[in-house]
Amino acid sequence: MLKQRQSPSQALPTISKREFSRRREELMEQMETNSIAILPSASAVIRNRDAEFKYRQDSDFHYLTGFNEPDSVLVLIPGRQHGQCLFFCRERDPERELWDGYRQGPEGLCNHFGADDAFPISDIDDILPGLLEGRDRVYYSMGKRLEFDKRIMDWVNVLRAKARSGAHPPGEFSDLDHIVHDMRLYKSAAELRIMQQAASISADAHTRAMKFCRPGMMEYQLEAEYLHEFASRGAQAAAYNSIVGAGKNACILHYVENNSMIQDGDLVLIDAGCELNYYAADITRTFPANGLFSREQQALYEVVLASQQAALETITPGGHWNQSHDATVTVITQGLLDLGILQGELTELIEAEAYRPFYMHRAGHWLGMDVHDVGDYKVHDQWRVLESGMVMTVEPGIYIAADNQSVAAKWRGIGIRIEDDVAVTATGHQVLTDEVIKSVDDIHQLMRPMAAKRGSIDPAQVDFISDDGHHAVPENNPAKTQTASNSKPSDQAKPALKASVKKKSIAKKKTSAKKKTSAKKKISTKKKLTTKKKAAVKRKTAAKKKAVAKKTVVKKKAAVKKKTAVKKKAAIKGRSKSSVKKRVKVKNKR
Ligand SMILES: [Mn+2]
Repeated sequence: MLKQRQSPSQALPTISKREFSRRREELMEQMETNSIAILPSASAVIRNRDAEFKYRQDSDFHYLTGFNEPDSVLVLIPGRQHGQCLFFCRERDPERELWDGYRQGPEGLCNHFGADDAFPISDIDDILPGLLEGRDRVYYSMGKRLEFDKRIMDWVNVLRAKARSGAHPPGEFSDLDHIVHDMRLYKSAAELRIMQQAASISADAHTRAMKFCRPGMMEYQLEAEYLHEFASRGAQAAAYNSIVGAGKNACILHYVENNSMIQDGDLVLIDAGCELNYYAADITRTFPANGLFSREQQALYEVVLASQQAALETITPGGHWNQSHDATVTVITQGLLDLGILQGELTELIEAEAYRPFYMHRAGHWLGMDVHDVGDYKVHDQWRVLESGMVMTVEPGIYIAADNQSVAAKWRGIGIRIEDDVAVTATGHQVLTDEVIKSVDDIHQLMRPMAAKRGSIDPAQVDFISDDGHHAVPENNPAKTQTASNSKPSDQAKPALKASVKKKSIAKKKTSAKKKTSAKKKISTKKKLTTKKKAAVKRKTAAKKKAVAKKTVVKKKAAVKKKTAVKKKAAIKGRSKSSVKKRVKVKNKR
């Protein structure tokens, strides 16, 4: 249901007018009697001098209205006879609209956005105190917009000043965020359709980057490939500043300068996702600039990938928020132990958080209209129990700082993160971003044809890296074969192999030349491999890998399970959506 790919010519999924109105009704149902909710829009923000940042509506405001103009205020008064849903907005103004674009005006809000009544924003000081008058409670999120906070207090003070003449100022304030953010945590079918589409566009952008990447490029040039894919597919923006970090830049978690040259032998870490109709995708992939992982890069990559797989397996309704993080910690710590980067005993290392110099962030976050989406991670000091409709990222990583003297030099400066977006379903989970590859084999397969065509890979290095013979011989690209066997230096940067690799490769080159002539003959027969056979081979290797991953995971899981079982029991007991809501109410009552 979630997985419908759409061509750009088809309409992109949206939220219906009815769903926006349903959200307002749901919010009003949760408000106390005789109360009022006030929610201002985002303000336009100056970038420099006369130029503004591209306007982006506040997520809560958009969630409840679908209305994306600045200088607007939503007012909800449940049970009010003369209309419950009121708006303040900019008036129509032909001259201003000539400069700044179309405005809906109060009439447009009544006609198209479900307003019971709407007023010019310039009249708000005259009208709002009257709407506050006689209400017991105001739902408003204090502390986010200081200027608007002050106006709220001014309006309340107008009433307080008139108290002697019988005015009834509201006596209580409640946090509006608390209700709205809990609603936003549970995604509707329509929201999931948009998120799937945002995920698909972002996945394709990552595939595009892998195809375009080559040593010698600038990081921002690779970023441009993402922005191209986002914009040309109808996404309005990148959901956050794209991180394109080559080599040791990958170890800077929020690296957004993206202005270094991508070197041969670098891994490139890219954390990028689009925003489509106010919903974010958030994907990270890490791949070798030249299309081939080095031994060390691959070894660390496989650990991160296995930890992500272990985390994904924990995501199911009834499980709790922190299980996926615990799973990544266990697999990563074990992996660092296996590689000799950590020494000691697994449980002790986990207890001491020995992994933290290499894995210093959480395994994920809620995802939705905001990339780090709203919603509590704990309820009453217990990790949140997962329920259908929640969407989260799973993004373990290993980062070995270039100046970390405590590990062998060969590991330093390698940064890896793998991130996917996952929706909790009624029976388990669905990975929204599985259209972009992440296994080492798949990355080699996708990138090698391009890399070989560009001549940026030394054929001897190919032999050096692959030990299963699978990648030693190009299978399905005659152009690639030619480049490889001719060893023709192209005008693209030919890699300067490191001395140690060079020595090995000279010896190997001789034997590999022989191999290649026989391999060439084999190609014609190999080519005839039916797609069926190829698929079978792929399945086999995938199954093999899974089994290996599972084996290690199972061991580790047992330990984690023990620890979490007690916590889980407590958490599962009576933590449904409705009980959360009740708690919200209880909290608000205080
Ligand atoms: Mn993320």
